[in-house]
Formats: sequence, C-alpha cells, structure tokens
Amino acid sequence: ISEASTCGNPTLAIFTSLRSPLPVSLSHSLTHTFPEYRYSPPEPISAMSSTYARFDTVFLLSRFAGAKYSPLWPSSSSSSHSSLLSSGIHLRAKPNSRLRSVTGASSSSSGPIIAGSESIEIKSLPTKPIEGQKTGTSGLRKKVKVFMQDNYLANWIQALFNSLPLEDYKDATLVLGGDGRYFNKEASQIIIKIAAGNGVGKILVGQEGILSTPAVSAVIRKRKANGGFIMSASHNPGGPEYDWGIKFNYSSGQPAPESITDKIYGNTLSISEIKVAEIPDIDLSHVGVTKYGNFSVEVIDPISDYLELMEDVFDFDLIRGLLSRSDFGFMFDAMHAVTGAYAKPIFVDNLEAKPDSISNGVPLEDFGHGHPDPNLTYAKDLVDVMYRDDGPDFGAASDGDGDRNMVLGNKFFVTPSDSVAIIAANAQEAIPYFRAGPKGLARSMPTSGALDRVAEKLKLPFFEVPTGWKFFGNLMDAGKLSICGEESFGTGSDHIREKDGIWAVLAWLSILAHRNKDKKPGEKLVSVADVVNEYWATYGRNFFSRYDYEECESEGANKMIEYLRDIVAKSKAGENYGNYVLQFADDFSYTDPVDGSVASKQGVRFVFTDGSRIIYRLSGTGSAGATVRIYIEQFEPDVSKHDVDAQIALKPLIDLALSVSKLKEFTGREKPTVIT
Ligand code: VG1
Ligand code: CO
Repeated sequence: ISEASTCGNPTLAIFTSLRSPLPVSLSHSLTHTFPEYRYSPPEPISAMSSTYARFDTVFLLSRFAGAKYSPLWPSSSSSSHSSLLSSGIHLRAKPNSRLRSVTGASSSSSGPIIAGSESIEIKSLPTKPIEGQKTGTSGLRKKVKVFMQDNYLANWIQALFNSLPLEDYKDATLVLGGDGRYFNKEASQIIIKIAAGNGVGKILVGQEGILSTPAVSAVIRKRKANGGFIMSASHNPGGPEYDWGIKFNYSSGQPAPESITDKIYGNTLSISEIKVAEIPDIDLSHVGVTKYGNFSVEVIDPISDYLELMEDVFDFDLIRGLLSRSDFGFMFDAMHAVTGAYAKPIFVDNLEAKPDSISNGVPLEDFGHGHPDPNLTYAKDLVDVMYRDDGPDFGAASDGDGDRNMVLGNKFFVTPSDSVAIIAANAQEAIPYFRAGPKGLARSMPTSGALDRVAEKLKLPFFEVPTGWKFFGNLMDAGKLSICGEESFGTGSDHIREKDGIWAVLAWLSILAHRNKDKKPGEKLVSVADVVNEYWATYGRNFFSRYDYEECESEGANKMIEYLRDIVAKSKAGENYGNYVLQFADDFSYTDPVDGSVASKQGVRFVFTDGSRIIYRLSGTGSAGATVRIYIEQFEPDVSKHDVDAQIALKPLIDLALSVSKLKEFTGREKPTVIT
C-alpha cells in the first residue's frame, strides 16, 4: 500500500507488492528456458500419398504472408526441428498419427471402412473412455501433456459429434481456429479428420490455425456456419509444460450451453469408436480450398471478416482522428498472443496508430514464456510504461485468445466492472452500432453493481447471470441484451456471442475520440481518468476487488466451500457480521429467462443491508488443483471519498471475508497469488 501512495494508484500498488509470490510452478516456469518450437514447412501437396486420388486445391490470393508469423513458423533448421521431434510430436507426419486404435494396430491398417466415396475413406478406430473430460467455465482445459495422450483429444471431439443432432453437423460447415499456442497445429489436423469422418461438409479454418475467440464467433455468424471449435486455454500459459484447451461454439457464435457440454461429458464415458477420414494433413499455411470428395477445407484469412465487423460497429474515421493525433499516445500489448495477428492490421494499418504502439505483437506458441492474462500482474511491462510521467494516454492489453481486455489511462487503471458500465453509459453517443440505444445490459454475478446503476438510469432491462460468457448468448438472441461484461476483464456486446478484447479497446477509443473530436492541437485532451471520475461523480463508485488463491489443494478448497454453504443454510437476515448487517446469503442459482434452464451452485454470496457483498467461488478454468476466488464490493456515493485506494476502502470487508471463510485454516494460504 505504501507503494500505492507513491505511484498514486490504488490497485497498482497491491499488484506491485504481490509481484513475486507467483504460484510456485509458474515462477519456476517463467525462469525456465524452453527449447524453440520449430518444424519444417509442410510437404508440398504433390508429395502426399497418391492413395488419395482426387483432390482439387485452389489457392487464392493471400494477404496474410507466412512471414508475419516467422517466430512461430520459421523456415526449418535441423537443430531446432529435433527439439520438436524429441517431444514426440510429428506435426506433419502421416495421416492420423496421433489417433490410436486401442487394439494396438496402427490406424492406417486397422478398422473397417465404414463409409467411403470415390476419394475419401472413413475408418472406425476402436477406443476406450478416458476419465475427467468434463468442461469447466469455458471449454475443456488440461495440461498439454494430458491432451497429447493417445486419443485424448480425439475421444472428446468424437464425443462431441455423438452429442450433436445430426442436422447440426452432417454436410454442415464448421469453423476452426485458435490462439496459436503449442499443440494447435497438430490438434487442427486431428479435428479436421474426425470432422470429415463424421460427415461434416466443410471446415473453415484460420490460416496457420489462427483465429481469436471473438473472430471465430464473428466468422460463424457471418458465414452462417453451424458452429466452430476454438483451440485455446485462453489466459492460461502455453507451451509443452502448460495448458491446452478446446471450446465449441454454436451456430449463433455462442459457447455451447451446459446441456450440450454435459452430454459430451456423458459420451466421453461410454465412447467406443472414433470415426476418422483417411485424408492427408491439410496445408494451413496458404489461404485456399482443398477438396476430398464431398468434404472440403477452406483456409481463410483470420482478420478480414473480423475487421469488416469492427468497421460496421465503430466509426473508424472518428477513431483514426484520435490515433493519428501527435498529442495522443497509444499502446497495445498483445502479450505475444492471438491479438498480435490483429493489432497491426487494425490499429496501425487501418487506424493510423504509430507502428511502435504495438508491443509483444507477434503470436508465439508459448506467449514468449509469459502468462497471457491482461491484468496488472501479468501485463506488467505495459503497466510500467503507462505509469511513467511521459507514458501514453491510453493503453490496453488482451489475453491468449483475444477475448479479454485491460484498459489503462496514463497512471490510471480502469477496473473491468467500471469499464463495462462506462462503455454502456457512453455507447449511444460514441458508437454507431448503438445509435438507437442499447437494448439491455447484463453482468456476471460477481461483477460489481456499477452496471446496474447505468441500467437503472437509462431505464434498460438488466440481467445478472452466472460466471462465464455462455449465459449471455440466449439473452442476446432474444433481443434483450446489447452490452455486458464480467469483472474478469471481459467486455462485449451482441455484435458477436463472445467477449471481445479488441472491441473493448475500440469502444474506449471511440469514447475518447468522441470527447476530444473538437480539441485543437495543444488543447488539453479529455483523459481516461477524466471519463472515469466523471462517471463516478454521476453514478457513485462501486469499490471492487478480487482475491485469487491459485492452485490450492482441492480438498481444502472444497471443504471451505462446503463450510460456507453450511453457514448460508443456517443464516438469517438481520444477523451482524462485524459492522455489517446481513440482508441475505445464498448459493447463486440462475434460471435462464429464455429457455428456463437452471444453473445452480454458482457462487456463495453474502449480501449486506448497505449493498456490500462478499462472494466466494472456485474457478472452473484451471488445469491443476483448485483456485479460490473471493470477490469484495462496497458502494460509495460520496464524491469526496472516490479517490481512496480500493484496498483501503475495502479493508474491513476483506478482513471479514477471510475470517468468515476460515480461508487460512482450510487452504493454508497466507496471501492471495493475484489481487485485482
Ligand atoms: C474465469 C473468469 C470468468 C471467465 C472465464 C473464461 O472463469 O472468472 O469470468 O468467463 O474465466 O474466460 P473461472 O471459472 O476461472 O473463474 V477466458 O478469457 O479464460 O475464456
Ligand atoms: Co480468453
């Protein structure tokens, strides 16, 4: 906190002082030097097996030169190649190299042909169920090594097809993309072959397997695809020792609902065969179409559909006017993750930001040994630049798969709960897409109540849903919701059905551009801090903080939640908790107003009579142990108290949260690993 006072920012200080206690495994990993992941370019198509007699390859013009990804996919060098091979991965090996029949025979010589056309053979590979393939808050996430076990990914993909109605995939078009992390290349080939094996008509895949999560959603919608796969563990670190993940989205572009993911899990427990098309690996390095009989793969430019959508939503001329000013400094940190592919084409080539305003702008398979989570801890390089006296006026970062965002002004951090509220309050005047006004607003339950106040003032329908973006989609499809967000650096709107990092950055730039459009050179510009202070003065400030205790022992963490549920069951309104009086306590349950589905046990809440809240939940995105999250919130209407450090304002409530839960006793943890 003393560091906070010196740099003038409440939240930053806590981060600064917590910088060192990373989870042990992570701090170890950050100092560990990975081998370089490189492999030879794919063999030319003419060298592929001649068994596959007929295929037509049409190469279209590529505006997406392979050279842009040079650190990810450099020209081959024999020494670096061997490091990949020594990990047991043969990315451009023969078809189905990682699909194994449990009978032990090699895939290319076993299994009956269950279907065939003049040029595509489909084989049935016997397999056995694998435990633990249950999806969490957002897809299935595990260590890469787990996914690389024989048939691990293949089983889940086949279980997914077994769970979908036939009309959702037979002869249908599905989209495939990911954040460029380690194992995506190999996974792409596995997914394509199983999709073809199950009768999918066409796969649209991002060049080099690249598509951000919001871009997948945009492509599904624009091209009227039936769904799509996203290969990403989002903000979790990548590389051979770290995480991999897979998400499936539906035809509206939204994450599959629990009814489907539960079915997939059920099918992983009884799976006995995988249907695989006997086709060669597809060359993902060039934009173009490859056909095998009735099945085709179209490699698409990962940027153009998404960029086109952004041009529809925002006034690019307005934003260009701001970014090209010599008195406005801008910095975007892509964290060596997927938005590296989007940042230069959008911000620099299109919106005329200076070329040096993009940092860590090249996607890497291990995110440059980093943790691609845009918060004050993991995007520290950006934070350091933004807190310099001569730092830029606006800074932002995005996560592994490009759906999260962090927004900063010069020496100013915008908490995500405030960010969504401020975007909603300013959307109508600053963003053409919302010219008629937003239809409704929504937030996840632990997100602060700032947005509620905007909804009230603008007289808009308002919804509180469980954590995870999948709960917003139905409301959007029903025309009840336009702008929504989560405290976990997720903000978005109904332009797609995922949260969208670059959208949030463009929304903020639109607000600033709108406020400054008549400012002459040399005149003081309206800053990020000005916009936030003005918002607090109008609506009051919801102080908010989240404490994360990452990778705790599961047993202690589960017991703590059970203990809290017990307290909830016995609790009564009017009870005193320190200086706070209980209004109610519960384990949040949500009934979807559109389809009536119920999601229960979504977080234990203690809500007090003054509107303060303490919420406890376990993360559903980790790949090891249990991560406890505690969310603390308190409303302050008094403008004279708005400058107080959030950690100081919330101290009594934080102490209460720790003592009520007996967190230290249950988890053995003295301090959180991350404070937001
Ligand atoms: C976290 C966040 C949640 C977010 C989810 C996916 O989930 O809290 O708000 O929707 O990650 O984001 P959990 O269960 O760990 O708290 V992403 O960018 O990782 O797809
Ligand atoms: Co993400």
